[in-house]
Amino acid sequence: MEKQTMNLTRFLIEEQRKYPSASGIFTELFSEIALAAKIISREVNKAGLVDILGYTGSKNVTGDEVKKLDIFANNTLKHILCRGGNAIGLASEEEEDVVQCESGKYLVVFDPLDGSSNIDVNVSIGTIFGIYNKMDDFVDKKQFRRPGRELVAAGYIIYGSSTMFVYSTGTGVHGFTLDPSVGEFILSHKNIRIPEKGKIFSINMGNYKKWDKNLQDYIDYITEEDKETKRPYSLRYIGSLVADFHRNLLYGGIFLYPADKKNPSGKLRLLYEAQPLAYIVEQAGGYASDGKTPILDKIPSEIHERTPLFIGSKENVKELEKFLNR
Ligand code: AHM
Ligand code: MG
Repeated sequence: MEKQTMNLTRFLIEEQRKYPSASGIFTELFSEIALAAKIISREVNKAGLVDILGYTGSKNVTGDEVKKLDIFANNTLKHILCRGGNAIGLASEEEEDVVQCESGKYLVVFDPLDGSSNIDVNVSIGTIFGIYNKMDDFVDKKQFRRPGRELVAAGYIIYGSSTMFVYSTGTGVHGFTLDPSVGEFILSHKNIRIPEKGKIFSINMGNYKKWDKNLQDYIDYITEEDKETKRPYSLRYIGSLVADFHRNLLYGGIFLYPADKKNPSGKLRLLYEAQPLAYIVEQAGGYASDGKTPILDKIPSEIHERTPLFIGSKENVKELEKFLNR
């Protein structure tokens, strides 16, 4: 019974007692994100009924235009966070500019629904978020020009075979699974540690011809047979960052989204995709790099900046860095 009743809020309150630096407002902010996650999860689970119920782009029963799921997720987070009184400002993948809210101590960055190409085919998608202390009540882009090391918390929600909320406030990484029957996130993965080294690599192999020679050499190396170093590694790629990251966090391995001839800075976004996940992976004992620099040391010059991303088990990412910096 004890196990079934340790929900996210209770866990946060107990953590707060252990670490008094985590304020009560912080717990409130997390409850707001969890509420948004439950609402998004409900809508994601209905996505398959779009044609039957006449969703996207059509009108719902009250005559409102029904938005695409990624816009819906963005609006849900924006409204809940901005009305909560804890977030003074937001930066989102779905907002061109920063969002100014009325009051609060924190800045929240997020990708409301990542993996959009997987929404319509019943494949896992996710929400990613990061939290900073505000620097000023006036929220402009400059406030987001700071290294990921300044994050005070980060997390993600994966909408998969079940919905999971994974987060860190700097004291380890913890995972909660949504029990839909009671509508609560219940502690299911306490103190997640990523294996030092894993056997999984995740990358879009279709781009192989567009990569640098050093990266091609690395991929050739890890797909060669060698019993002693447990090669070849296994390829697993979903095409949803949160889902690929989550699997590798639990099993060990490396996720790669490199720069290539077409995208010189890669595809993924530094502020609200790479840095929150880098924060989580470091808290779990792993590592994230752009090939040269730790992701958490990078400073976004603009909110939608892209970065190459190599993230996962420490030994795997270090091994890759050696190839890239030859
Ligand atoms: P999105 O923001 O359009 O959803 O794109 C981000 C997604 C990530 O979830 C995933 O890691 C990547 O795009 C996959 O890209 P690709 O299809 O080029 O392999
Ligand atoms: Mg995205």
